[in-house]
Amino acid sequence: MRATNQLALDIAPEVAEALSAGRPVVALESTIVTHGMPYPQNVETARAVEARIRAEGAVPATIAVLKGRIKVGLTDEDLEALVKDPDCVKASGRDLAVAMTRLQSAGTTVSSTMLIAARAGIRVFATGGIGGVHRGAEETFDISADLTELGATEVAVVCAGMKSILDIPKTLEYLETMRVPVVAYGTNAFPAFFARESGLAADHRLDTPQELAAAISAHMTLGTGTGFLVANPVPEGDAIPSEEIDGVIADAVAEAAKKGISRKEVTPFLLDRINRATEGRSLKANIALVLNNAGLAAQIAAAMSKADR
Ligand code: PSU
Repeated sequence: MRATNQLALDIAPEVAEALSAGRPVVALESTIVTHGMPYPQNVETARAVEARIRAEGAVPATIAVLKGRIKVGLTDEDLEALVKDPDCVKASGRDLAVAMTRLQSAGTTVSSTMLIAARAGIRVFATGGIGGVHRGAEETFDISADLTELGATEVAVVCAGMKSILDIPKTLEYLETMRVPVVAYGTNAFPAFFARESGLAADHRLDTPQELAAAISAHMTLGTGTGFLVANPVPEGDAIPSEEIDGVIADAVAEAAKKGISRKEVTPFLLDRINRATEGRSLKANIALVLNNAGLAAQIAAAMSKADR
């Protein structure tokens, strides 16, 4: 009988082999696929992101829950089954146990993906944007579990900052409180997802994947137990300036409040409204920045595995 304290992960053979040989592996989340982008761009992006990671010499490990089983590395059939499951839920770390018990399928958020990546021994994870402190959190207390996970789990997360659907200054304050290093790549500015700048500075700047890899390794050696956030600005040609996108975001936030959308429904609702209002331009930027983050994450993972040898 399996010991009750052992977590059963279905680790794809390619991922398991790479991990045991010390080759670079990059974890990927799946909420972006199940709740963050429309079909078929979600599936196309998931495949393109995996291809980008392979092109950089690393192995992609997309994480999701399929009929109650935690998967680390998805086959093409797994990916199709995930997006076609009408009962697929969005699972942050705290939702995993119930999804496993009820044999549900779930897209994993940054929080649950970090948790599972850490259990699988994966140190680097690429996503689009992280969740954060929502606007009006002083009333609603809506703070993404992504932030508490970053304060509790030793995985480096490469993102393009966060959307201004969130309160970015409060999110950065929260990350400071949670002892999470926030490092911008090649810039002093903390990026705001669609826009390359949020008007706020990141705490630190590093300019090469090798430096990022060294800093992440050093952070893990310190044993703080916390994550490490790499903020990689959207590529210049795909950025949407704040002046253009902020009005759209403000309208979406107002509509969510009017409709009484709350809790875990807020982020998917806002993403959908913004995609529609910009007629696909925001989606194009979203895809570009995820690919860009995947490439950087793979370079970091490769540098970390080289340094381990
Ligand atoms: N931000 C985006 N796109 C996304 C998400 C956030 O721009 O797809 C997803 C991520 O999976 C993130 C989750 O972890 O939403 C955060 O949800 P919440 O705010 O409910 O914690």
